Amino acid sequence: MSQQNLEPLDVERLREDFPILEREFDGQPLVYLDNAATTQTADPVVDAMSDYYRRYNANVHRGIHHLSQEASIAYEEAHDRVADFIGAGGREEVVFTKNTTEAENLVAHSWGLEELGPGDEIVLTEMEHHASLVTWQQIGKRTGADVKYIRIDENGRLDMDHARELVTDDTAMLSAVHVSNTLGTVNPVSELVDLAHDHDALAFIDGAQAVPNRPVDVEAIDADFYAFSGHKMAGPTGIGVLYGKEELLEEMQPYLYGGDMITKVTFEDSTWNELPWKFEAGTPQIAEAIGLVAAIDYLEGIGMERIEAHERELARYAYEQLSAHSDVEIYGPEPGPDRGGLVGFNLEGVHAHDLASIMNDYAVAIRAGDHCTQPLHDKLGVAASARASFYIYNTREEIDALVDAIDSARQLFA
Ligand code: C6P
Repeated sequence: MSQQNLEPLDVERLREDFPILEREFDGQPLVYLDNAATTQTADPVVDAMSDYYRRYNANVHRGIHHLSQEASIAYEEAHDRVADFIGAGGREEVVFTKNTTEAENLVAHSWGLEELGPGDEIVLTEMEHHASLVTWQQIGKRTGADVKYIRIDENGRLDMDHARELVTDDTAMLSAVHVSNTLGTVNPVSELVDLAHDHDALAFIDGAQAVPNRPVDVEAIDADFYAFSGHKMAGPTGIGVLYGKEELLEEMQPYLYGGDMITKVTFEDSTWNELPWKFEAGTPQIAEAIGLVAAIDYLEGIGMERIEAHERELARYAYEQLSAHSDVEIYGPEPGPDRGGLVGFNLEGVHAHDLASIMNDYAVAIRAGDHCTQPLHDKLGVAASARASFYIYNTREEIDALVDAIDSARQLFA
């Protein structure tokens, strides 16, 4: 279905599922535009987690009593639900982690330390989040592998000619962000994955800003690894997902050792449990996994295509409103299919932190700083930027409130 034919979201109705949005500060309604940092948690998610704690709280895979059986089933089936949501082959390919960052680290340590060495190359993009950039940079240092960066052009898009130059038969891993948390750029991930595969390299896609707001099919993308976080999709903190192709996860060594990830242990040696438990040592995030399932049910109930269209429309509106002012510099591509639901910008003569602080006086919550993309900010020639990021419950009126608050900042600093 084309995006034009999609039924718009009933935002007023959805907002009822997020009571936090009713909060006021100094008599002004909260305008929450910091969704790329974390989204608010939907009531059905809170209810599902509370139901677990109230009715069947127990450790998983450890007890034969009723509660442990119920908790174990819910926890295991959460993997099936996630697999279904992202188009993975099955629960074997879905590892629960703490967040996207831990998923990156899992692969970098488990696969990278084992497989990389001098002469190998890791290709990243200039718009990587530190979760990917710092991780692969440090693994490069430890293994002797070189790290190279695909350039961005003046519009904040990847220079794909440069990508084709950089990815060679020496490339062992290409790690790229699906949607940039700073520029809003939606990268051509299938093309990047194909490029990596043409050179027998693996591809890791960081989907932290993609899975919450658009349909994602990891098998269609053909990513070898794909990661995202529950807290950016109306779900709980403390849970993230690493998708990995089964044959790769099978070959990899565990990242964490301990209980539940073993089959047999002697004083001399140990053998590993089957996937995905091999990568889930210790008591896992049981309530969070249950909450993540509730978040997925909630988002799919709305429809991922509709969510994508809603965010794109808000981003377009915000872009238009902000770009009407010549003293506002906006980063990233113009509105269109390759811009996600966030707008990063700076107001001339006002530090982004001051701007966010003035916004806060009007109860408008935005993020200011380097957004964990310091090298990208260096490239943009700024120390920091302000960022408004949208989700299912945001409205055009809230963007108007943002623009009004920017006006006030402008007057204050004039
Ligand atoms: N970006 C932001 O305000 P964690 O913290 O592990 O759940 O997610 C890390 C991460 C990885 N990749 C991308 C593209 C991200 O945007 C993030 C988180 C937040 O932009 C916090 S810095």
